[in-house]
Formats: sequence, C-alpha cells, structure tokens
Amino acid sequence: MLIRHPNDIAPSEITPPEIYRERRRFMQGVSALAAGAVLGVSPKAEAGAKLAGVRASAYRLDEERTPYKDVTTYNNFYEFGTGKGDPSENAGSLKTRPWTVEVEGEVAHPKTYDIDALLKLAPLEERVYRMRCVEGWSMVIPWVGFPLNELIRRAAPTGNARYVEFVTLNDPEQMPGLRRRILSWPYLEGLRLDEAMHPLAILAVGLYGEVLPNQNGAPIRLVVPWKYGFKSAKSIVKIRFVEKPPLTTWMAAAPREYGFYSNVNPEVDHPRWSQAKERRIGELSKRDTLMFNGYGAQVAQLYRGMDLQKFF
Ligand SMILES: Nc1nc2c(c(=O)[nH]1)N[C@H]1C(S)=C(S)[C@@H](COP(=O)(O)O)O[C@H]1N2
Ligand SMILES: [Mo]
Repeated sequence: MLIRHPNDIAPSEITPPEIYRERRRFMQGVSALAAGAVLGVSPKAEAGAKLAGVRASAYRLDEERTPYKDVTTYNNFYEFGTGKGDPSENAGSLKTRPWTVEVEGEVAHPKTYDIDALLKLAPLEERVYRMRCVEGWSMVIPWVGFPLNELIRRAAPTGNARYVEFVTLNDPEQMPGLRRRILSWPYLEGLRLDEAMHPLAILAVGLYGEVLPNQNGAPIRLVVPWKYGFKSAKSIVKIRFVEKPPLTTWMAAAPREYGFYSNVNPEVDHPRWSQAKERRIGELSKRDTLMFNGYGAQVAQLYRGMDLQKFF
C-alpha cells in the first residue's frame, strides 16, 4: 500500500505551534485518563508522581527552564511516530513496570537490574542541563537522575571494554512506530567508555522532580548534554560494554550526516543545514550554538588532539 500515513506529516508542519500544542494537551489529558483507568498503573511508577529524596546538585544553570508542557509535548521518540506531538499522544501504551535493564558484555559483573533497584543504585540528583537537538532547537531541562559512572563502576568493565552501547526497548505491541521501517530497530546509541564515565553523563529517571513521562523515555534514559539530543537514548533495556564502536541507529540511517561522536559543534555543519544557531523553545530570536553545547570547560579534554571535522 502506498497510502501516506497521516503520521508522516509532522503536526508542526501544518498547524501553528500554539494551536497544535493546545490540541495535544487536550488529547493527552483524555488518553492519560483512559490509560490510568484501564491499566491501573502503580502510582509509584506513574509519570508525574513526585520522586522522593531528590538532592539538589551543583549542575544548575542561570537560564530559564523550558516549561514542563513544552518538555513533555515537543519530543523526538520515533518508536511512537515522527511528529513532535506523536510521542505525547501515543506513548501511553508503553508499560514501564515490570522493567529490567541488562548490563552485559565486557564486564566483570554482568547483571540484570530491576528498574526499582536501579532507582536506588545511587542518590537521585537534579541536573539542569541544556539540550540541543541536531534539528536546531534547544531546551533547558531539570532532569532527575544519577551519574552513569555509578553503574559502570559496579559493572567493572574489563580491559577490552572501550565503548558502551545503549539499546532501547523493541516491542511493536507497545511502540507502534516500530512497525514502520523508518530506522533500523531497536534504537541503538553508543559512547566511548571515557565519555560514558564523564560525570556529566547521567541516567535520567525523572524531570521537574517527577517520574519521567513515557514520551521522555521512561522509565530510564540516557542524558549526554554536550552531544546532540539523539545520543540520549530513551527507554533503555540493555547497556552493553564492547570493544568496537557500535553502529548506532543514526549512523546506519545516514552515515554522511550523523557520526559516532555527534558533539554539539557550531563549526561543523550538518550537510543539509548550518549548526551555528539554534532556537530555544519558547524564544523568538535565535541563539548562537555553543561549542560542546556550553560544556567545553568540562568535556573538551576528552577530544584533545582529535580532528573534530573528521570525528564529527
Ligand atoms: N529510543 C529513542 N531515543 C531517542 C530518540 C528516539 O527516536 N528513540 N530520539 C532522540 C532525539 S533526536 C532527541 S532530540 C531526544 C529528545 O528527548 P526529549 O524528547 O526528552 O527532549 O531523544 C533522543 N532519544
Ligand atoms: Mo534530536
């Protein structure tokens, strides 16, 4: 069949943003009520439930936070459709309990974590980070999570572990977008081990002090603030330690456009558009994009001596 599915057209392309966001908001309210009634989601795991014992952290920003509504209704999560409003509309079908995350590969202590054990692995902190999508928009999001290196230390990588691969859930029953072969599934991302160990890289389980909404990658997702948004894999089920750089989903889709590193870099353009500027969601005029998304003082040493035009 060659009928164009309505989801192929992003709502943002056809409706002024304010109007379609308002509509999504209404739709989301309706489907959230329905899902809660039918599935009887445990209140603890439910999106929007307050997370207990979240510490403040030194990672604060002197920039306005993107409103909760925008953070949770303007998303990229292709497993639920390619339109910005699709994830908030469709991710109600994702079941975040029970949920396990397998830690495997080149480690001394492979382990399958239950999500509720993972939530207690390390103290939860609020980290306010700038997020910059490769498409040219950005947000400031108060994540709740813990450093990825807490998990890595417990796994004890062997000498062969040089990269870490992150695998997203691959269940077409829960994720309708998987039935369309727009990307190679499951969604796969990767970091070099030293990038993954960097204290800025976190596993997020919440935002704005609350349990992560499904559309933002519940129950657990990666957040790597100095890289383009797509590196921050959502709804992770597997973390694998490997010797060779993993072939990530976006590299497989368009190797000329998406490299392994994908560091935010205003000087390296996407082949189809400039990366020099960005639109902060909620603002009218554009901002200059900052090298490493403004985290250069912390992360530039990871790339010392590398040609960032070549390792883009
Ligand atoms: N599994 C999965 N993770 C994903 C994506 C996706 O399509 N699938 N999109 C990525 C992209 S392109 C971006 S910009 C961020 C968006 O995260 P947010 O919706 O929480 O802001 O998630 C990233 N993680
Ligand atoms: Mo993105």
